[in-house]
Amino acid sequence: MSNHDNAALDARARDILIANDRGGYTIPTEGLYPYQWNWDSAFCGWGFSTFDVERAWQEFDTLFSGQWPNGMVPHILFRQNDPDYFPGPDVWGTEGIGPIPSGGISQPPVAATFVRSVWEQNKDFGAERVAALLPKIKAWHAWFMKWRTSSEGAVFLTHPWEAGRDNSPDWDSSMAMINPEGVGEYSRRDTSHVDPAMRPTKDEYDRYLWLVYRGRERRWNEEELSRDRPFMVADPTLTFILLRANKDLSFMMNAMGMDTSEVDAWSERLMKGAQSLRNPDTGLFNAINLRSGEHTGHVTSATFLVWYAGMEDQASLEAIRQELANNTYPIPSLAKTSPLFDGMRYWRGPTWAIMNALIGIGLQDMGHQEEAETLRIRTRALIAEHGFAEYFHPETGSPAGGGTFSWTAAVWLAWAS
Ligand code: 9WN
Repeated sequence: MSNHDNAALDARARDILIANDRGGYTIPTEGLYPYQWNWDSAFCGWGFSTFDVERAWQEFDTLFSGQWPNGMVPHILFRQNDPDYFPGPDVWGTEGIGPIPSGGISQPPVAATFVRSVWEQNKDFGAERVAALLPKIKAWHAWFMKWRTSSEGAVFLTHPWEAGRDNSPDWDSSMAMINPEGVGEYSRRDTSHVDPAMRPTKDEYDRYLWLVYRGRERRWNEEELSRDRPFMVADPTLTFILLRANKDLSFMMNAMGMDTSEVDAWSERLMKGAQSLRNPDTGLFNAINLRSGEHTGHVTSATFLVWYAGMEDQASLEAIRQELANNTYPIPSLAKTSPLFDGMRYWRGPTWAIMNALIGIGLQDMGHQEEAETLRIRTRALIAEHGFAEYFHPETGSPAGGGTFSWTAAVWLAWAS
């Protein structure tokens, strides 16, 4: 048992969500991320549901109010222009395409799963809200199926920001294939908010921007962009998360008496796609550089989302037990045994509460109580001792990145505490 003052931490977590509320939508953290981000927002809805269900539904509604006519729900909604963040709406150049200026790419579709969880807390109260959201969620999943699935059925990203794991080593070989010529001068804002040693490098930012400029030139038209994609990586984050979300969508549609055959066929296809991510050398799930066909071979926190997708896997179970034995803190974003491990640099080592929550939910659902509970208790201790940071050093627990972070507060309220 821990001696943390749970009531005080609960209150602190609620205060963070309330302080980051900008009127119906929540920003991840003041300064560093001043807009509504896609998967952050879905986590916030889940967090709000622990003390204000109406506000939770509002969060989902505002997220989907940015949906594009082609079904895509953007990774950022720019409801105003804020000089604190780069690249802002003028750089993305999406004006007039969707209802709100936004990014031109998406993010991991966790929303359906959290919508289901909030709806299940009070089905009467949520019935109408869910009924209005289901067609929008379905259109978004359809967009992923149409524009982001490999021939084998795995979900791929077209920009490192699309998987929400910006500088993961999973993208290194694909990033190296890009020559960011002509990207010119620009001023980053992230490194004025946090220590540059915690952030992606300039080489990576050059490529992030080069990909954005390319999308903007093609007016973010998927048909045109799909003709020759310079960056295309099949990814366990997106594949496992969409598979889970799609099953949750089917569950809700079925409860509302809707026909689920199309959505169920997507799940079948995604299940096959997920299997294609298994690395024949390591036996574990990892990303594939679709331009070269190579498995990346990295063991990341996304590797362990397999149970979250409702899949059982013995090799992964042995590997996560090993990871738990190698660490005292929650699962790091890159295994410490990797030569590329960097405990402070964003998605190249630090541990993230959100990823551990998803892994823990999956383990729990698939009957691996002991591992699920270990992760929950470790995440809880980490936050209790080191605060509601964006992410943490996986060996020392030091808080890193932005402070008073919304999704860390949400994970505390809805899962860890
Ligand atoms: C780009 C907001 C987002 C998260 C991502 C995280 C980071 C943005 C950035 O912050 O990405 O989308 O500028 O670094 O990697 O997962 O949604 O918290």
